[in-house]
Amino acid sequence: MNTFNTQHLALKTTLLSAVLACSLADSAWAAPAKSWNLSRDIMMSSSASSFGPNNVWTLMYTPNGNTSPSGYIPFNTYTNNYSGTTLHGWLNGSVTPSVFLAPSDLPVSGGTYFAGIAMLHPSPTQEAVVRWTSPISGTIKILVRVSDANGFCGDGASWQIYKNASLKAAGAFANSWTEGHTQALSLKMAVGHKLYFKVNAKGANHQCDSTYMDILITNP
Ligand SMILES: [Ca+2]
Repeated sequence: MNTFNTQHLALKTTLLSAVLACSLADSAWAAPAKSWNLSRDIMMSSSASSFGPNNVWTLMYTPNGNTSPSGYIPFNTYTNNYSGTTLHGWLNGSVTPSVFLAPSDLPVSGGTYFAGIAMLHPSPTQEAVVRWTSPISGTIKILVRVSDANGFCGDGASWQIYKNASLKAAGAFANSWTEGHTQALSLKMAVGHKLYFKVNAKGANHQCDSTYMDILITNP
């Protein structure tokens, strides 16, 4: 190889190294924020009760009288004909407790189940639960809109948000088509830490307790 070609090759190698180093630095610098969105992930999921990237989301319920998260049970049944409609439902043999989803707007008595937002429905004695298992270590920000999805009947519902066994936020609403609450939280998590978003019948009347739980979690 003559001197010119040797120098040319050396220059190309140097330039290629510089470009690679630069692009690696750029990609690290421009790493996208991590975010998890229950509505997006449940619309993209199939029939499993655990879904989303790293299966971060699990749809569950509390056994009778069991308030310990270690005793919560993932739903084992899926139907795309929940309650004889176009709703997709996750349940455990009974109609409630359940988590369900309208893939498209569905008229119901007195109103509409709006498409794309997970709804939680307790039984009189069992809560519906959405669990998020942290795949990361660090501080997360949580924004949750919890609201009554069915104002046709009943006495409203109550809700709670736990980090592991620790209560972080709670509230309740009367029966309504418009009652709701937006909750923001900032929590430090380790890999494997869990969040629980729960809906309770409040007073054991679970009629029309369908409750939207619209959750966005981000890091940072
Ligand atoms: Ca109720």
